[in-house]
Amino acid sequence: MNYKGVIFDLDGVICFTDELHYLAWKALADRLNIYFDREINNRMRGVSRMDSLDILLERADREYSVVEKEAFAAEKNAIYADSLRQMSEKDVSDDVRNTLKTLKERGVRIAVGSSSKNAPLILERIGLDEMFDAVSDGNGLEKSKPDLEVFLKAAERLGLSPAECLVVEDALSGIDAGVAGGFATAGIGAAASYDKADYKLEKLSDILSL
Ligand code: B16
Ligand code: MG
Repeated sequence: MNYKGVIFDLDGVICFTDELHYLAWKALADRLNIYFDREINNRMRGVSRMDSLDILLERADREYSVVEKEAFAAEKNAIYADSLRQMSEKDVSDDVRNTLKTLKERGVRIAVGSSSKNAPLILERIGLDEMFDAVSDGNGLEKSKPDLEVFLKAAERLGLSPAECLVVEDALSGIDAGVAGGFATAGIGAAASYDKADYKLEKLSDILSL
């Protein structure tokens, strides 16, 4: 590992809450009678809650006020947060667990860089709340991915410069954020074929040889 630190995205990299996001947005879209599918949901990867709602409302046949939109976002989050209660340590794969453990043994500092305001709850549910040296999440962020803020804060909290860190992401917006911040980037899942990523991963443990 040629990097002193690794910053991991949460949803889609460490665990797979993306299906739960999909189901919660789908429930809201159905109630509002707006067409929604997994392809549209894919565009919401790494994107903040309110920006995700704007993507969902692109297909609405009327405009909604800020107050209405805030109520919709709260409605979706209530469904999503409720579904997070079914998550447990079993939702972390052996590959993810072994990768984090190996990095720690090698003295590499590790952080979470997530757009999600639910990140602390998710980390607690999956039993990784004590694992990371730093967490930078959607709480208190001014700008969401593809802005570099979330990863800059993570690097700062690790006490490292962007050039010393690798960002691992499943979202195109997350790779863009990493590139904008001057980080090396590795794409996995939906971002594995993204040409802006420096490395393409089949599985998380592939980073151990970078
Ligand atoms: P919340 P990540 C992101 O997490 C999700 O990929 C994205 O779908 C979601 O809209 C965003 O968090 C905000 O989540 O509503 O829980 O604050 O991939 O950056 O870990
Ligand atoms: Mg993600």
